[in-house]
Amino acid sequence: MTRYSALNLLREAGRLHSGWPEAWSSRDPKTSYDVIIVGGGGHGLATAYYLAKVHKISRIAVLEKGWIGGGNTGRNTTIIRSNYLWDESAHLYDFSLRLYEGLSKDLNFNIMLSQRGVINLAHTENEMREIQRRVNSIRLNGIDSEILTPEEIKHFVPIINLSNKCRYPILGGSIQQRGGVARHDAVAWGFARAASKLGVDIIENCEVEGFLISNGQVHGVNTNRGIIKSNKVGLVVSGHAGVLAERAGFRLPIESKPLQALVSEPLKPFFNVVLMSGKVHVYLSQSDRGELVMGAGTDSYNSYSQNGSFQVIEQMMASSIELFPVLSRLKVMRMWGGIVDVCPDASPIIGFSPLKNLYLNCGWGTGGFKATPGSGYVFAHTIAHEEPHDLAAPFSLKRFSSGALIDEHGAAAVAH
Ligand code: FAD
Ligand code: PYC
Repeated sequence: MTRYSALNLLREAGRLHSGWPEAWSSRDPKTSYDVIIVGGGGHGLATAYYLAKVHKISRIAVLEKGWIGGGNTGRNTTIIRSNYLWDESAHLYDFSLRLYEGLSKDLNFNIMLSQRGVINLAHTENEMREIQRRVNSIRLNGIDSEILTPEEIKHFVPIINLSNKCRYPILGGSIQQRGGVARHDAVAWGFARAASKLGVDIIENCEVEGFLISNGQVHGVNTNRGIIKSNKVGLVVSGHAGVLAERAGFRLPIESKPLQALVSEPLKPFFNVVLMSGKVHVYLSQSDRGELVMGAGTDSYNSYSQNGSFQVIEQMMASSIELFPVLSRLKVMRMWGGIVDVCPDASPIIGFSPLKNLYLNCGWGTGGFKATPGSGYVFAHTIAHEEPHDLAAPFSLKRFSSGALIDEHGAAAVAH
């Protein structure tokens, strides 16, 4: 330790964790703004940041009913990747991954990006063929993706069970080396701090209860802290998109379901990739603290509960032991759930709503963390120019009447 850092440490210890400067300033709402973003998750904060940074809009508020990042942003399993099947999604998610690659520098905040690789396992001939098809399609879009043999998988994950005597032997898989994880809270905090520095008002404990609407146009929102006017309102509320749409008088093709995850007790580092198995039905990674982070599918019913059901946990533990028999005595430390907003084609909605001045960013379902910077960037463009960004245009609400759906059900590798 240098003398300088030892002095710093002593000084910090001396002030007993008091006197920290605010990372973003908490404000009381003003009576009006140029743009209001409803929802202080990663996507809402990123939208506000790019509205201020790229489009130089100065009077912006983010209204969050709870605390910043307390929704799905702070509840996800932090996997980022861009190995999507269809061109539209591949372009959007890879744009986001490229923004992630420069995000710590851009925000001047360490988001702990770790591009350790994301592996998808195949356990049947059919799955192997599907993986080959996906790898070809992903590579045609200029995105990195490779086929792996079982032995190559073992190289990445030495304790994996390669026996052919188990229920679903491993026949091979794929890897996206640029995929990995990033610290989810840091993404929210980094965007909040950077947006706040650019003058964005971040207003926590401010719930939007309704909309000011006349002649098919939105002019502001009704909140638990009073009326706030604006001629541009972006809805970025994830699992509550259907609730807010109902308050605005229309319906969305979205179902809200619980998705849960858990962490184990900490272990010494033993595998340094993200591993996903659709067939055995679990995905795992190891956190910097040594915990195994695990998840599986959504609960099969609609709900606004942030818990989820016991049988999903039981199934994901059984699946993990099938892949890693040595984990059979591992203890679960905690579990949690989030409410995800799932569209019929498992792709998001970004763009105009049926009401003028009200813009939608929702339907990211189980896979929106990886899209956070890209989503914010293209949504900010859409709001600022009143015209969809090229990457966002295919994801309009209109696709549910035109039929131009973007079916990405297979992209998550676990049944979502
Ligand atoms: P949120 O972070 O949920 O933000 C929406 C905010 O809106 C919330 O903070 C909420 O409080 C606020 N809000 C709601 N109603 C109101 C209102 N009336 N007024 C004001 N504010 C309101 N994605 C991945 O890419 N990789 C993963 O590994 C991954 N794992 C996941 C694991 C789990 C268990 C869960 C639940 C999700 C996972 N996801 C993953 C999905 C990802 O977390 C979400 O798609 C993404 O975080 C959505 O971000 P957001 O900013 O849109 O939503
Ligand atoms: O989109 O990669 C993903 C994901 C993993 C777990 C939940 N979503």
